[in-house]
Amino acid sequence: MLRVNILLYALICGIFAKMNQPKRYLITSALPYANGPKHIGHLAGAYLPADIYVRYLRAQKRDVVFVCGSDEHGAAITIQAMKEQTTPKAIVDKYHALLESNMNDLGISFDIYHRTSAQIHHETAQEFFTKLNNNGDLELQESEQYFDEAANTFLADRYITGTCPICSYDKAYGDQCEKCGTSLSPEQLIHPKSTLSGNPPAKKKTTHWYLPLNKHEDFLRKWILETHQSDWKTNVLGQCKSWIDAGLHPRAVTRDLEWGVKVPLADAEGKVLYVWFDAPIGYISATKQWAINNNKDWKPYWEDKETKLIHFIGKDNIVFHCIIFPVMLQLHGNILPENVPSNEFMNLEGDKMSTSRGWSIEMDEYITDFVKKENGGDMMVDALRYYLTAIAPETKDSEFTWKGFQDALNSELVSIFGNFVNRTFVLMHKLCNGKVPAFHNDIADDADTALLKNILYTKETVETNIEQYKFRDALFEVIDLSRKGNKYMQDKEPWIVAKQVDENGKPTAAAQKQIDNCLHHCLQLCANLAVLINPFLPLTAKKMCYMMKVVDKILEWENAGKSNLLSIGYSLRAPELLFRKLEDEEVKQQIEKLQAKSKKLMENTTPAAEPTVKTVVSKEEIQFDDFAKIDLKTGTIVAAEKVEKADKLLKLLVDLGSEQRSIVSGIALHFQPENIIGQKVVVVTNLAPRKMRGIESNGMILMAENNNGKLCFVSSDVVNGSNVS
Ligand code: B3M
Ligand code: ZN
Repeated sequence: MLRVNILLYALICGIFAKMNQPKRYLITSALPYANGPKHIGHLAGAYLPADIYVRYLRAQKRDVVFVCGSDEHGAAITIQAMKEQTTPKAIVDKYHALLESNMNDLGISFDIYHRTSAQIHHETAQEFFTKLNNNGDLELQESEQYFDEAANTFLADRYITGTCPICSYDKAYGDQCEKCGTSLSPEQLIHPKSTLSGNPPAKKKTTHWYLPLNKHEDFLRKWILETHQSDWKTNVLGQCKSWIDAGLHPRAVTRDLEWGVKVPLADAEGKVLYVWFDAPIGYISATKQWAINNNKDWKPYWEDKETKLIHFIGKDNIVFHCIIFPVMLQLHGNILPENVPSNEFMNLEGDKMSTSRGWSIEMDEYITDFVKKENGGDMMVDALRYYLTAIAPETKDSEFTWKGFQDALNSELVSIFGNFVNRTFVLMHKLCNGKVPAFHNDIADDADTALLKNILYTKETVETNIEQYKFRDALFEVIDLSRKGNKYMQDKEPWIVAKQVDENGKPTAAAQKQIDNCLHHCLQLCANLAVLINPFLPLTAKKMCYMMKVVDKILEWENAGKSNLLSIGYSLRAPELLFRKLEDEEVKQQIEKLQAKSKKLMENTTPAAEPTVKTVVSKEEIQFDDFAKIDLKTGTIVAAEKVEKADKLLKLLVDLGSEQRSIVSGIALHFQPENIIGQKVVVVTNLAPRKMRGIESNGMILMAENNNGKLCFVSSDVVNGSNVS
């Protein structure tokens, strides 16, 4: 009776769920720049979660297209070309191929991995621009930009270097100093020079097309902060809110560059679309190319309101996907994303992951070391997918450690999931002739009923979690179900029951019935586990199908929760190892390799193209005595004003209790001067005075940056002049 009720309940839920289902799904993952290899933090941020979601939808037989591709424009590409002394085209060809094959090797199942250098993309982006421009949705504005006269070209911020006004590092970039982490504008650099000619840049007037975001504030506020208040993640809503609250400004959507999508107008010689204008349109052109390849119509995916569009991204891309691109889509007449599940960052062994500093595990490296190296590399693909999902930075930054990976693999995948499946198969071969035993209803007990109930419960919680983008929780439920399987088997002890033998040494009929029931259920549970684990660990699910001698069709989601997936009497293969342990030696080797790689890179390189905020490791070690020389005190900001012609600098007057100090600080992009009066900060009080923009600065203020990039003040209950220790 209970069983009938459960099934009925599942059926009703299923009908309701279907009624609310969107007609089709378009799932996107952020287009990685084809300027170098990408690390496993990227994988965990935008690709793996999307892949899990898509595999789940496919298992539900829903209409879904999963698009991605290489982002092949922008300074990221041209700077890499300069570094490798080759052409942008050679760079994108090389890294596009690498990224495509890496993603494929790690089981990311895009329906298309496209590229923005493709002709169809250029045409699509140009058409998009033209439509907005013809509709009067763009504005022309003249401004002064840095120009290299010798090279006869305007300079992107990254192409200007100079001395950092904050830490005096002499190779700071026009947008950021990689030594002290301060974000800068080219105007702030002392002795700026062009990286192309080495000459100081001149200023030159130029005209660009702007997207007037300020005109769309009301739309964004309503759409994001009202409509999606309850279904978007808080980290995403938080960032959107602070952008909108700070006031939106027109944003240039063109650049004076050679490399990129040409502005499709007669009078726009030498101008291309800004990379962040063309890149998200890459999702559309990829869909078009997919439709051509598969003889389908792309339009409903971007124009029909019954399509659910979801962008999977990392947190550094939120503003582009939640503010700028939606405005573009709205103006162009496309559907808007239903959700933008963005992840925070994944750190590595106590530090920020960074390819340029060598503190990273590149996807390609992992593939070489674990996947392509040995027989059974498949299991290491799923092992990585497992750990990255288990520690996914869904709500806050998380951390990959090799020890953590080892623990997760050895004590969860191997000891719980793998162990359950293996024991079931071994015992079934030993005690049931390698065939699925019958289930004898007359001796069914509460433990049997509870197990079936747990399978159904797991199916539902996995569904709920996946649909809310909570992939870690969903995965834990599946592992927990295998844990329950182990417990069920442990309680039933079929190997002990088998000792009740008759005169021939065979288990008695009564004993055999008990053994049959236990292994029947354990096998049905294995089949269910294959269905449930499939979105997360597809290669494992496939291997389980092979062991059960069933076709992949069994992995369809509607099969989850069924207690008759394997037919009675059906003979199954011998068990195969699903996972292997990670040895201490491997952990040690990987940590040493990471340290060596990072050391080598930090020795040999000038700071590289990838911006990094965490710069501590790039400074030389100091002794305690050096540190003890620094006098740190707390103080209150009593006055603040902008410094003329320096976007990022504020002149502050700070009350230290015994005196008031004038300090110039690079925090103007973070705060309006009037909003920080009365706030407390930590001050380095014995730093030698120095001039910035002609103003003497008598000290330096220190602030911590939170996860959203916001700077934090000291708590207000600290008295001015307190020592900081
Ligand atoms: N290529 C930035 C990044 O890799 C950019 C994403 C584009 S998504 C349209 O973080
Ligand atoms: Zn600096």
